[in-house]
Amino acid sequence: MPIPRPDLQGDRVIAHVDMDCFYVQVEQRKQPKLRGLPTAVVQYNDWKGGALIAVSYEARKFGVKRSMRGAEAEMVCPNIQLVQVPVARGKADLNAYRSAGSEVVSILSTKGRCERASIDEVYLDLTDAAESMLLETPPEALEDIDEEALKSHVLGLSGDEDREKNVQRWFIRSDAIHQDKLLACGAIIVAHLRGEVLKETEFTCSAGIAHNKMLAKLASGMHKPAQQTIVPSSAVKDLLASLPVKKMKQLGGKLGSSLQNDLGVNTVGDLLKFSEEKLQERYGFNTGTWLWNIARGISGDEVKGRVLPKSHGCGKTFPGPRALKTAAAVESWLNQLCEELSERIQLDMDQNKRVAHTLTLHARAFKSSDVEPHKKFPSKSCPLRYGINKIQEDAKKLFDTGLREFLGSHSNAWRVTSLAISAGKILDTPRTSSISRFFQGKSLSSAISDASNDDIQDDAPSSSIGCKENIVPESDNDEEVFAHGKYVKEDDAPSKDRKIDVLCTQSRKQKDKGNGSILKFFSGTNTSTKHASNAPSSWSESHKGQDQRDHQEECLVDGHSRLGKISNQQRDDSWNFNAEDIDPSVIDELPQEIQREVRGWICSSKRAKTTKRGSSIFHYFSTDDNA
Ligand code: TTP
Repeated sequence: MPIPRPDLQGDRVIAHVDMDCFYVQVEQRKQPKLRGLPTAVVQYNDWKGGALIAVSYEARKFGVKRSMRGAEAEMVCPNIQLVQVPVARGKADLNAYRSAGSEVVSILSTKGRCERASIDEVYLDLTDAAESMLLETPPEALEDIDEEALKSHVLGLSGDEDREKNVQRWFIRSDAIHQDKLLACGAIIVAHLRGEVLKETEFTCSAGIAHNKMLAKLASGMHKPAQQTIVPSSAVKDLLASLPVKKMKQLGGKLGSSLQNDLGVNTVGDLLKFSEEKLQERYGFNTGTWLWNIARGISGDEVKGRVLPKSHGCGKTFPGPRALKTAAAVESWLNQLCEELSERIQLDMDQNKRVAHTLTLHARAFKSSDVEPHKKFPSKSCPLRYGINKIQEDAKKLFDTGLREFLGSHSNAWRVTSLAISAGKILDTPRTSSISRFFQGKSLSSAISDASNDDIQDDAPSSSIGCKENIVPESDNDEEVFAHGKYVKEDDAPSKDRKIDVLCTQSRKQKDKGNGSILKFFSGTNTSTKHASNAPSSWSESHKGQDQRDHQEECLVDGHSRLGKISNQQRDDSWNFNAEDIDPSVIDELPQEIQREVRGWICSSKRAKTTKRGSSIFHYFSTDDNA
């Protein structure tokens, strides 16, 4: 359910940048002879020429649509150039599109906080850049306004004739309200960034510039390709008055249908007729307030400042006669998906120092008899172990568990029509120092646990599987039909998993507060080390997974309880060291936030001439019992 976030920062400048027919552009860059020709990218598939997933603007003029198959497209546009998505392991390989998206992000992220929302979409918070520009070089003082900026569409600006002149006047009005002046600066910055993207990558993109994400997103698609649209506050009412509810993010599904059918609300503006209380009464407190806000163009969602995907996923659909019927067929496909997933999380770890913690399997299946026809294949999760074989093994267990539950007491024949596997709960690892890396390494290898049945958890409902809107929402996902990677989302109500995450993070955040924060720090990244040194067998095959889950549960039950335990351990093990033994460069290797504290300890220790049994940080944290 949506969460209302009133916009407390009214003067923000937010841009939503969306690449134009992205996969087509990537293919055209590879084969420049395709430029300017009606072109479409088709999903690997030999049935009726495959499914179109991206269509160039030249082809759209002939009526070619994404919903068509290659053969249909050829009927309406005989000259269409159909390019196959690259294939690896029998399925679409989206790596070329992912890295093309990253090229764009690296350019766009130079002017402000940047949130990668999907494989080809980015939000930018340009407030600071726009404010600086307004102070230093306000548009009214500019001799020339960027030509691309002058081509902007300013909503609410009347008259098609002399549009550019009107736009120019709008840009340089000295009597404009502050908010509009900021938007004008934002639009000049975005026009410049789009120019840079074109120069550096050869890709065109379109953008919306507004005071919040919701309006910027609505605007970016209004004039495509290679154009930008500005939404001044004065234009919001008219924009929403005619906007069909279903066009609004989060209103495409049941909520939108209920608004239409139950309240007769067809456009977002129609919502203005209802009081906040009435909407709350009908849809609950949060959703009611959220609806009331969006009717007025209010949304306080922040640009998250994240350019990396929140999860990685890959999947494959098996429609009609291709449905998988045997465990061996499922295993073979799962193995291929897991291979790809393993490569991607490994690359993420190598490049970005991030570790994925949860493996989730989603599937869509049906039974040959129509007993419980609506029963869905349950999604299942377990702690993620790095390594292809381990991921394959765990994915298989997740599938078997899901299948048992799906079949229940009926031992029907079954068919699987889609499989997807994802790696989630991706957390940064401290990258400041080799000591951190050392402990992180320990943590990683220790964290490898078996997905015993105890570890397998139900995941979010699997209804999204194969659904174009959100197969494993907001992640870097790759699926046979909907291969559209979504990168970030925190707008939805927190999931059970996210709660664990949040609390763990909170407890880690407290590492720099109070006594013993170094212990907390290492316990945050290296809980297992403690387990290992206290009870070397505790990570044995049968209990590894349980151990990790316990760790999570501690976090979940009480964000402080784990810290409490550590304090006890601290009392037991007391950190004894000989200050003279400690090489000062070792301290430099510690994360910044604990360096000062450790230095403080060392100084006070020297002052007290403490020479206790034990040795250095290394020895204390060593997993070796004899150290
Ligand atoms: P979109 O941004 O939805 O569309 P687009 O970039 O092709 O075209 P537009 O100019 O209208 O924005 O999707 C980005 C890419 O994601 C698209 O080029 C191909 C891929 N994609 C799929 O693979 N399957 C899908 O169902 C959709 C919607 C997109």
